[in-house]
Amino acid sequence: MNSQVETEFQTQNDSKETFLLDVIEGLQSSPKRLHSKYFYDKAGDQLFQQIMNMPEYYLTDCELDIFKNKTELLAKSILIDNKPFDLIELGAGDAMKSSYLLEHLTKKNIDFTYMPIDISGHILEELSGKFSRDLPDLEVKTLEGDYFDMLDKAMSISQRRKVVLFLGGNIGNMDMGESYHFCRELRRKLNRGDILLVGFDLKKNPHTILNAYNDEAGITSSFNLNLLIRMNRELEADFDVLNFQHYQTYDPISGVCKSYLVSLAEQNVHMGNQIFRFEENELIDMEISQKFSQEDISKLARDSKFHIIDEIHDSKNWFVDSIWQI
Ligand code: AVJ
Repeated sequence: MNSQVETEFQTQNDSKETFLLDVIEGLQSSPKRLHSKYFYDKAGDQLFQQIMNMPEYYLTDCELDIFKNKTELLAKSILIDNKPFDLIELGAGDAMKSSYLLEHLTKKNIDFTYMPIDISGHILEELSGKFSRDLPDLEVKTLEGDYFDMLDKAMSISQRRKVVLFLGGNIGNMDMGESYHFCRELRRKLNRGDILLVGFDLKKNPHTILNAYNDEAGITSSFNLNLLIRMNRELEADFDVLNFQHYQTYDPISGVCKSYLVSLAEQNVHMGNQIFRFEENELIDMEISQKFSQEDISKLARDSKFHIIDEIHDSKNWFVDSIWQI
């Protein structure tokens, strides 16, 4: 049997226009900033794969430990009745972790549709191919675009109960205020009984955290610089990547882990008919990877009006998949 794979997507022009407007707004701000969601073009996807394979980057291994070795527990906590449901994954990527759960549910003949949402069409294509080979009985509907637009689409194409996965510590790419608004917005779009499963990277020895984002080989540095290369190619910018340097910080009190690019010279960067001026040592704020305490997580759930129904940790207690219900 062939898997049923369908795709919904935003038009290329739409996403390119949004990219341009976001970049202009970010580079006109003080301090200058770029959004890390744009890291993931084809080269960025590959660099992130390399990051996940680095010895220092523990997040993926920890959550994989949960999905591989605690699959039954995960399945139990999301299967609250026998009714068919939609399993939506925000920022599915290669679905390496979730595929353990998908396989488990498929083998048990549970009636559900897997709806991966990702900004990268390239990655969704690979995902469809992988599932039609490896899990041909799985019903897949890929959704290409921003999380909330695609969640709206998912809500409009099916009335079934929703289970939303937000894995990998992706919530860390928002600051505390943004994650609160994000969870409130999810809460508003979902219905009573729906479930949200969020992966949080926990506060731990600060060296462990800093090392994960400040690797010797410089892959994280290339990951940041790649966004400049992407802007050169897609937005006709003329960044000289040799004139920018990656700088990483972690503050163990607030749990804020951040990457910056430092301008190594006074320089002008052109993009279309715009000129952006950089002072020597001026920063571009690139990415936040927020770390959480158990208290931070409980407060976030409470403030955004979800109930925590289960929490599943990896064997090191470095990461938690927290399962929330409305
Ligand atoms: C994909 C957002 C979970 O913040 O840990 C990895 C991205 N950035 N190394 C993270 C990332 C630098 C990653 N997330």
